[in-house]
Amino acid sequence: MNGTRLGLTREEIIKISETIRENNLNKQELIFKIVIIGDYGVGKTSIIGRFTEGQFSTQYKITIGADFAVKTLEWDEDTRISLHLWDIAGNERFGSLLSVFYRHAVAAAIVFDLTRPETFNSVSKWLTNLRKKLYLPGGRTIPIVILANKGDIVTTTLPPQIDEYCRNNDILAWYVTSAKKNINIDEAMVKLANAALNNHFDLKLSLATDEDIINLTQNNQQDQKRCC
Ligand SMILES: Nc1nc2c(ncn2[C@@H]2O[C@H](COP(=O)(O)OP(=O)(O)O)[C@@H](O)[C@H]2O)c(=O)[nH]1
Ligand SMILES: [Mg+2]
Repeated sequence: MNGTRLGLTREEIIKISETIRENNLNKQELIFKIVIIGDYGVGKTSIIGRFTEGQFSTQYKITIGADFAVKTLEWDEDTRISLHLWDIAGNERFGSLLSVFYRHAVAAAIVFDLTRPETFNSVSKWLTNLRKKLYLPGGRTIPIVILANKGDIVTTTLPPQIDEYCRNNDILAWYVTSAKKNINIDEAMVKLANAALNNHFDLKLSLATDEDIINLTQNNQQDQKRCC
């Protein structure tokens, strides 16, 4: 029967349909925009492809403009998180498109290539640019991870100052990753999703408080109107 049941009774149809509906109603679905930045050729597109599709291709696919791919995580019983991973072409760097690209992102990964030390030097340029253009309400900065990619290539060496750099620049975490061998990519994305979720709840709390204050003011004004 290939998993398809024919001839469901009316009651069965109602029960299954209700279960689906209740499931969707009870799930809180959140969408987080995450930007993946870094120099040309460091592996941004490959990392996104690996995370969202579980695939790696050696074909050099040039990213044109900006693009995004989605991965949905069943976070817990009540929460489903859709991660929208945004990819930009390396040659767009620091152009006017970047501000638009960063818009409403809640987390970021800055990628460099372990086989090309100059791409680690660019990390601070990307970080400065990002922090200048993107912050959360209340001035809070978004969570950022650094990915030292192509860790599967054995001849690479990690920049010795990376630990200190992350500590001094308020970087959430850094990982040696490989899009090719699927190393540490899920871990890094889950770390970002977790930090974005905490910010989301904190922010929701503070927004709720703001709304309460506005409502209170509006109610007072209405009361005044009514009484005068
Ligand atoms: N060995 C290895 N090659 C990689 C890895 N990630 C990407 N590449 C290769 O590096 C090149 C650039 O990757 P791409 O994802 O297009 O970089 P982007 O310009 O930052 O989007 C491609 O040839 C990829 O196959 C990795 O983890 N290991
Ligand atoms: Mg690309």
